[in-house]
Amino acid sequence: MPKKIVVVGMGYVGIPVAVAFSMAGFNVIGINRSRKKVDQINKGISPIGGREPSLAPLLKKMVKARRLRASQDFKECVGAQAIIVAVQTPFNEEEERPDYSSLESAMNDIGANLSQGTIVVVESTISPGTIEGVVKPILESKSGLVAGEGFYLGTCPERVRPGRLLKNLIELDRVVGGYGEKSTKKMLSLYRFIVKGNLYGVDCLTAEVVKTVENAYRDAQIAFANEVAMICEALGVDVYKVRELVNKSPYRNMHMPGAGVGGHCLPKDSLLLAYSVAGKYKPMMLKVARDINDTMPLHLVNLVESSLSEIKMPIRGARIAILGLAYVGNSDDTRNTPAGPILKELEKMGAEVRVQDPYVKMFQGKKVSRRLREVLKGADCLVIVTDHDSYRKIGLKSIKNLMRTPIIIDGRNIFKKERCLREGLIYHGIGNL
Ligand code: SAJ
Repeated sequence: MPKKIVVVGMGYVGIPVAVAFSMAGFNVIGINRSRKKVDQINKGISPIGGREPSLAPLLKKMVKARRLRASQDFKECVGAQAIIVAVQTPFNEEEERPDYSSLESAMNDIGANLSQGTIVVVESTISPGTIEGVVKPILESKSGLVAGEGFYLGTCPERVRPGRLLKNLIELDRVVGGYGEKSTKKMLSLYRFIVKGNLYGVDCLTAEVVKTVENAYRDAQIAFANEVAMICEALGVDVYKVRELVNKSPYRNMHMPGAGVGGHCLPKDSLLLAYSVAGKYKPMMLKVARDINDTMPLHLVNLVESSLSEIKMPIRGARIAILGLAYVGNSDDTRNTPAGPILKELEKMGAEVRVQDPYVKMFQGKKVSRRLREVLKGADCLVIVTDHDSYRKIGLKSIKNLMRTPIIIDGRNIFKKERCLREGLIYHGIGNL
């Protein structure tokens, strides 16, 4: 009888994990609070949109083979070999602390159904010290078992990325942070079933720090690129040319400037890291990087406003076509997308905004058009917010013919400026005015 694994939280992390463990021969039950999502999965339908190679067909295959099913019932945790927790762990910026409501609720339900010898692994990104200070106490008090002895506990931070959810999970190296040696050993043997990359066994605090640091590091790298873009705008230099040549220098890896930093990782992980040392040390660079990245969406709006005023057109009543709502190219994920503040600001300024995205179906309660021509027709300004590959194929001539005023504001370096100017378009890109 294949051993049972329970995955709590069937989202961008939980679903690939559930598919991977069921493919490895385990009997997997995915627990989710949403009845709709449970029904979808049990019909063999993946709730994740965007381009996720092989995920949907594999989920369907595993459900059909009865190796994967979804449920709302935490009693499924009883007798599991392992319980993988992949619930959301957002950061409450107003209260300046993590919002662990989903994590705590899951731990209460798991604790009440925890069996002797089960391994509980948190894949969600958590502030360093959370396993010790939040997860362990709840599980121990609800189950009456002792962490590291009666049950095993740790964190194996996810390294998924929309567009490569299953690939990253299987191929990338992983840090496995156990609560005590026995937990680490148990987790290493568990993850060897699904991870082809290297596994690095450490204590859980180190694992929590590694995860938040790796994303804080990327956030700072992007902030550096955005700061250089602002300098290049002030100097009238093309930041992408600068970046290309800077990266010819050894050990340089300047990232891409852009319309902002979205997603469920980067915007919050440096805040989770800083939170872990509140009262002991006040990080400076993490905060500055966050502030720089958070100014980029509004900078894009400023470029829209200034490009319209160059042709004596007020932004009030101007028809703006926003291309891209997802936070990252070729995905339908809109969590913390820069498109949010951009839309809000443009509408506050009285612009008439229409949005298009090839993958996002609904956004802020509104249906999203897929039809590019419909959104571009009669527009005064086209704004690229997301680097979907499909945008690289748009014909410049058709843009010019469709739009009322041919202005392109490029937030993701999708178009070549020289080509746009040759076609008689007005072009301003972030870092490349
Ligand atoms: N972005 C830039 N410039 C860049 C890179 C990204 O502006 O040079 C923006 C993107 O447009 C997006 C945001 O930053 O709005 C985040 O992009 P991302 O490529 O970092 O995508 P994420 O957030 O899905 O990042 C995840 C992270 N993985 C995990 O947290 C498990 C990140 O650590 C990985 O480096 C990234 O995937 C990846 O490339 O795999």
